[in-house]
Amino acid sequence: MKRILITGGCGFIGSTFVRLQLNAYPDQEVVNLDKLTYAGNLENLADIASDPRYRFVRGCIADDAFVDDLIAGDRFDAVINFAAESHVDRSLQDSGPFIQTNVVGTQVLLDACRKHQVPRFVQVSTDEVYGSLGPTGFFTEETPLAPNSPYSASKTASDLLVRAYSHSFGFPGLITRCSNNYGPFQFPEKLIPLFISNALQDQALPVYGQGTNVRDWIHVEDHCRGIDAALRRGRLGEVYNFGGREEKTNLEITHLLLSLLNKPASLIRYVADRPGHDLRYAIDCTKAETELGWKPKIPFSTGLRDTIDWYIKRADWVHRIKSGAYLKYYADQYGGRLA
Ligand code: NAD
Ligand code: TDX
Repeated sequence: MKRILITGGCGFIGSTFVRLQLNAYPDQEVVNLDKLTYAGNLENLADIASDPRYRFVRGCIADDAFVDDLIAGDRFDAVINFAAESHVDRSLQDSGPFIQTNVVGTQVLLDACRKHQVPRFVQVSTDEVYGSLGPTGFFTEETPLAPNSPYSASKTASDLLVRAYSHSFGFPGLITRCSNNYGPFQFPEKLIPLFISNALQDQALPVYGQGTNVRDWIHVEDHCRGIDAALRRGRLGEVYNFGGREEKTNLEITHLLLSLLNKPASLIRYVADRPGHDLRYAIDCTKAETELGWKPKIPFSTGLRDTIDWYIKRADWVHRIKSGAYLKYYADQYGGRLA
């Protein structure tokens, strides 16, 4: 695989994947197409920006003429689609950008890849397409799709487009679905980086509902190794689930963070629940383990400590984000809840 196109490479998971490709494969060339939305940040790849094997292109995956030109002009061995609107709460405020990027953007990429015969397409998706679990059981690749938020509905629609293109046209696509990621460079709107950065500033930690919802946490580097395995060894037309086998309630995470940061439990605020809040996600990743020879390596206990250290060292990165448009989002999302 000589040259690959990564979309959304300036975000949290995409930037980790770009770095992994350049570090793991000496001859790998990477083009990164990113719109630089509020979540896209050139700082996330500052360490590799001058690598001659790397090229950044600013643009939107839903811009069909632009995407067609880019894919026509370069001989890509694979396209890996990370670009998305990725935050459930924002999709509950306004689902428009989610449909535009996640659904229309995926369709535009699929059409360009099909037209220019790109030999491999990986759609980076989420366990949220399976809906919510009760207190027991796991999502497998066979679990029926039952998305509950506008975000997960848009991710499901894009997965179904990949499936339909594979079925109708023999399109060489495959889909990966992962549980909740954590690690460096995660935008401080998601639970773990939001609570770390708020606690460091002695600000309230807004726990939705009773904090009893469960998520299955995986370190972003383990997820990226999984996507790499699917890219290089996965069977076309297949779906591969990735998860960390680290189920925790939100309240467990909150108390763990407070104790690691040496901050008091009085920072916790129970606030109005997220509408339609999925109770529990838990992934069965046996297929990825047996077929791809992948397994998660980073235990949550060490991964979380390292992540906290990173957020302490990179206070400048957080500080630059937590200003301007972020403060408006925060007031809209939490102002009423925390009043
Ligand atoms: P993120 O929000 O941190 O980054 C998204 C990136 O996509 C940003 O760089 C943004 O600028 C870019 N982007 C957005 N719209 C674009 C457009 N129209 N054209 C080009 N670029 C655009 O997201 P993330 O957490 O890194 O997630 C990456 C992917 O992984 C998403 O597809 C998400 O659904 C999926 N995923 C995320 C998680 C998680 O826990 N964060 C878990 C499973 C799957
Ligand atoms: O302020 C908060 N308070 C709170 O209690 C926030 C932001 C979250 N929560 C809860 C909601 C969830 O139960 O914490 C849990 C995790 O929330 P998020 O970090 O928003 O993640 P989630 O909604 O589970 O979705 C994530 O995992 C799947 C990613 O954002 C998605 O992109 C991914 O597809």
